[in-house]
Amino acid sequence: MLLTEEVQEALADRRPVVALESTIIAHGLPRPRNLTVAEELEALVRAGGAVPATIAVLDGQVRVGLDKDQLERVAADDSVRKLGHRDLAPALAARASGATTVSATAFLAARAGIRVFATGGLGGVHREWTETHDESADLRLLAQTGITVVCAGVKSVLDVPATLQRLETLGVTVLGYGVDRFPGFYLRSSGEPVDWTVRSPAEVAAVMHAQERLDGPESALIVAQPVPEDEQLDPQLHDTVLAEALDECRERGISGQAVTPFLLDHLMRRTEGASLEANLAAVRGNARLAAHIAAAL
Ligand code: PSU
Ligand code: MN
Repeated sequence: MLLTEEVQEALADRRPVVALESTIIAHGLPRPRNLTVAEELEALVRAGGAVPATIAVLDGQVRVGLDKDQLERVAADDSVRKLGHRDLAPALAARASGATTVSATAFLAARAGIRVFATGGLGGVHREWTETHDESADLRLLAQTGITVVCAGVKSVLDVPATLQRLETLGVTVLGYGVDRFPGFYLRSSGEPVDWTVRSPAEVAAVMHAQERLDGPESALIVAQPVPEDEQLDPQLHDTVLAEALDECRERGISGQAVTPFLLDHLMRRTEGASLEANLAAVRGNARLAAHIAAAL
């Protein structure tokens, strides 16, 4: 595992560090905007008083913190694969390059000693679960990794109530940030309730300290912050376009790792970019909040 000097020094001095995932850059956003966004997220983390550590695998090396050229490679190189946690070992052995999903990023960040991680929407239980058994590896990894993940809920293309049930079963703590409804990624609310609400970075830090006193912590803490009201996707447009996307995904027989990027891309095209703007607004807010949480620790 190779840490940039900046990340290494910050961790050694116990200064705030925020991990960022790279799958959203390589496979979740259109080019060339993805590179601008990757740079913007790092800048937002810095503005919030923390050191950003975007995580990826390049030529078989785990990188915690990327320089400008490396970030560009992740954003523009077609050979950059999508790596979940289980893909890390074969990617390292084959000296391959790949962007890390939430599961791989959370795992690597925790191993590096980073305690806060920001992303857009988590993976989870897919709507066709009874037929496809498609459940993101994000959930199991979060169940066994002690890291705080700031997100806008789980991607709304998923079965949100089923995902929340799985998180409960797996023992993953979920906090609503300023809300008592679980956020809906592109939407402010998924309509589902959350049991616990926090209202400041200090309150999140207090929960993290309590976790430490209890168990170590052995599982993740999810801080779910909704996209600002005026930047959410129109809920009606969301529902219509998503129904189409799910139909098309089924008709075309898309499966496995390709499902999530396909749905996100379909929504972006059919909403003429509105879903992208909502996605970006959510991720930006999460990068900022993650920095403030890391600083509050
Ligand atoms: N959040 C976003 N865009 C994304 C993702 C999250 O705003 O593209 C990525 C994350 O890397 C997450 C992955 O881990 O989608 C889930 O993919 P799957 O459903 O194949 O596990
Ligand atoms: Mn999947």
